[in-house]
Amino acid sequence: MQRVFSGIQPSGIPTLGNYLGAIRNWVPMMADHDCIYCVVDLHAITQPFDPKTLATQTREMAAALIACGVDPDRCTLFVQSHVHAHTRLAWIFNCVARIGWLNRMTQFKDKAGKDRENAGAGLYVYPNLMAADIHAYHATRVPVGEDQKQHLELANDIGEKFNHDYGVDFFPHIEPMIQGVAARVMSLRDGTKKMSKSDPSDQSRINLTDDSDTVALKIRRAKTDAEPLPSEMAGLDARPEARNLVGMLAAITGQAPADVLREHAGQGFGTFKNTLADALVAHLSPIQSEMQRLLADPAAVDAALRKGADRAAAIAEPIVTKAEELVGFLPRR
Ligand code: AQP
Repeated sequence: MQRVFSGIQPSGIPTLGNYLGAIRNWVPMMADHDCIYCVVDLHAITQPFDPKTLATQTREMAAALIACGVDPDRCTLFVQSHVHAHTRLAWIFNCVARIGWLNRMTQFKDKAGKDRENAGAGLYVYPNLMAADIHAYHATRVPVGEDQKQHLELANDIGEKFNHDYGVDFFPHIEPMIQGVAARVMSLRDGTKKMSKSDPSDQSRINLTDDSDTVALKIRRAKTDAEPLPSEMAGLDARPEARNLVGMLAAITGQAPADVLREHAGQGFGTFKNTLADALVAHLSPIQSEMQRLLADPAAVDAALRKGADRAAAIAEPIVTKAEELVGFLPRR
């Protein structure tokens, strides 16, 4: 059975984008893969964050994953900072990865913005930590969006250089499991920007904790244009907001966007937005209630995470200890 690793940052309440683009795909994978799912709090502190809310957000993210169907009894679900193997291997990888490789990472350029000199060093070496997350488990499959493909190539470069430098065949090759571009959900305020849990505008996103009225209101207020829906996909080419709403209905109902258009061609956004809001509410409200039920007993969520961390550490400890031995560290006896 192939081992899958995937992570999500507790950098806010998970959004519809996180759900459609990542979390939803994690559930069926549990049937035929050994799945390791991680709330990556170490990654979350590479960007501005609030220490007062990080722990709560981490628990909320875990509850959201469980509410979406990620079953802690059928996978290994845990918090990254609870398993020290990640940072130990990340340090070794900081010394394996070349600065030239990191300089090519487009996500750093995007996230650091113009003031690159002032960006945290953690943001710069983020891909090395991500490589460690995966290699610490000898995972061979990683579900990623198109935007993360570059980081996976780097993880393979690091694994190969480690193997070469130490004359071993230790870290396996990682295969990306690329999720369709259709699953990319854009901001409700700007169809050219991806929906993000850390976007300053709450109106830009649907949070998995939004109640039915809030979901409906956000959809009604979503930016659109004045044209009715076209009958062909080509008619959406210069209309990113319209394309986003069509893509959202397609993703939530499991249809192809072209079929959504055929069904709703000629409709204005007043009617279409009502259909979309109803579909989203029907899909998300059971998740929202389950999340509330789980968060009413935070100790139970924490206990599930502790069990997950024990299981994760049992896999990662021997692998990372072996890597340290290959590097030549004196073992602690
Ligand atoms: N808008 C999106 N559409 C589809 N998939 C998305 N993902 C994120 N946004 C969308 C996918 O969610 C997974 C977890 O992402 P992450 O938390 O590790 O970081 P991210 O991609 O940076 O997500 P956010 O929501 O935009 O977080 P912030 O605001 O903290 O940067 C990934 O698989 C990602 O592809």
